[in-house]
Amino acid sequence: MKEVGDKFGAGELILPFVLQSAEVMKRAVARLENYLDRIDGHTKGKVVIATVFGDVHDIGKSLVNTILTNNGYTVIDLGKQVPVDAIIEAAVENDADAIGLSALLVSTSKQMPICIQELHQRGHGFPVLIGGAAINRDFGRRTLYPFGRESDEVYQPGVFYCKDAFQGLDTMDALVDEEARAALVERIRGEARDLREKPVVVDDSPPTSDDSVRSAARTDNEVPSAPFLGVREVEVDLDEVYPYLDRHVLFKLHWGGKGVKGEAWRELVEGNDEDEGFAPRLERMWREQDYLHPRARLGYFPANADGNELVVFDPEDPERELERLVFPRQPKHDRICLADFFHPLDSGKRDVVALQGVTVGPEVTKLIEKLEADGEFAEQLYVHGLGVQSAEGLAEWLHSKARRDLGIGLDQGRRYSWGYPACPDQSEHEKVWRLLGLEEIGMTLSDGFAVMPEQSTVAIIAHHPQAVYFGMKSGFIPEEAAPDELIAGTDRGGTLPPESEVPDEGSDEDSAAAANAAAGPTG
Ligand code: B12
Repeated sequence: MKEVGDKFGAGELILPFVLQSAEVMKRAVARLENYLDRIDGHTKGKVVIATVFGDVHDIGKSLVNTILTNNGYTVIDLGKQVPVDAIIEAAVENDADAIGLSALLVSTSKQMPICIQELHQRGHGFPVLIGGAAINRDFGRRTLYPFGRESDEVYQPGVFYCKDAFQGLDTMDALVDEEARAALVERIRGEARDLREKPVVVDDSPPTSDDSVRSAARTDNEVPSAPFLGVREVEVDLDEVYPYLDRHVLFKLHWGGKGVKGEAWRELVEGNDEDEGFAPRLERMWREQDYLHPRARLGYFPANADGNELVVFDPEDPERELERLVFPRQPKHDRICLADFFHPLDSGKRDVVALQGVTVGPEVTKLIEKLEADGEFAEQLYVHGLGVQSAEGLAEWLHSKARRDLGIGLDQGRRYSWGYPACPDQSEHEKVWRLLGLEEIGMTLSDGFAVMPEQSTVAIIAHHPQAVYFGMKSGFIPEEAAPDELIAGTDRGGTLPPESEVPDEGSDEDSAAAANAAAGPTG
């Protein structure tokens, strides 16, 4: 496994093959154990790992479990959405050598410093490994100080940021070796000190709640007419979703093909006599699967911007406010706020907002957990990838339907999900639930505002031609329309069925779809 890890690190081996090695390792060990005397309690070290409270992005932590377990560590995996107290209790109970925390959202990453502060105050000695997409090395270095800038106290056992599972393994290998551990802790402290000593740039920007200035997003754009006002469940034909699966992200990020180039990439995608390629694998899995149960709800509401808020009105009584969705505004830059992509309240012109919620159901998550428990790690990775891309693809498919419904270009406007920089506050999900009634399709919210079932997404659609993705420190209002990147009908996705297969005139929704499809992407 060490050689496998080194080859992965050097980019010579891709993740599914690493996981296949882990499968072989697990089975070989199970077989050998029949013939060897078991020395109870022998392990390289014990690690308690968890995905933090409020977060359901779990595959990263599961990979860490697989890699550590197959390299001789005992891993106590507490699962996802785990509160700090439960993590600390498990570490004490199991006399752990370290704790591993995973978080993929900016909001849930805040659980990490909370955990460190708690461990520090209770005087525990567990080193803590942290990882996930929303954090980086500097986050780890800052987290070493449990009281932030208020005190120079450091968390003595150390906080170690790991960019991937193999860095987690290297860190654990160092932590269980006295000498290597001392050197590692020393190095981390030095790096944290250096970062702390860097001059602090005083930020005199207004808070993101400041709405004294509006961006220059146009207000003379046309308001499209929605095919209906209110909320409906949308029937999903999975085959229609297929072209909306983003193969680029699936093959590179989820199935681990990132970094593979040229002929090797072609072979990985198309396959050869021995190995099934990613493309035929996807087709086969799609054909054979019975665990994706898609459901979707789509709502159109009259709406207007009021400063940093989007006022959503009652479709039955357009003077009655139902909810106010609150968004942050860029402190500098173009001062963009998502609300700016809707006509202002005082314009006297009612705009329309589309909201959507989609899920592929809970069964795929259960299957992923079962595959992990059975040691089918590579298949677990493939099913997870297909599950998440189906959820994303379903959201993209529904967005495309909304664009057709509204009669706008297929690349006009943007879809934003809560948790992303333009709408970071996931507690706003509660308002969306009240508006869309997502319980009707089995979608609920956890205490930490995470969406259940896990393979689900929720979004707000702004049809404005200048709508773009932006962060609080990045992104500008384009002068002209900003076409969105499309998946279906491009190399990333699949071929759309010919236009003749678009439903003929029937319901209001269908006729809008047909008319808009005929108008083409820029229609
Ligand atoms: C797949 C995915 C989904 C899927 C699946 C979610 C799931 N249940 O797993 C779907 C499509 C359903 C989804 C939904 C959502 N998602 Co999402 N999702 C992702 C995506 C694209 C990839 C995550 C992933 O699987 N990565 C692959 C794994 C293997 O990598 P990893 O987790 O990072 O783990 C590796 C390392 O980080 C490290 N590591 C991680 N943890 C640890 C711990 C230790 C101890 C160690 C040593 C190492 C380590 O090692 C791992 C393996 O090498 C990310 C973007 C990204 N690039 O990460 C967004 C992302 C995490 N999602 C995001 C959001 C906002 C959401 C939603 C909340 C949006 C919404 N409101 O609908 C939803 C809701 C989810 C829910 N149910 O509540 C945002 C978070 C934004 C932020 N910064 O706060 C991201 C970053 C997308 C973005 N560009 O903004 N999502």
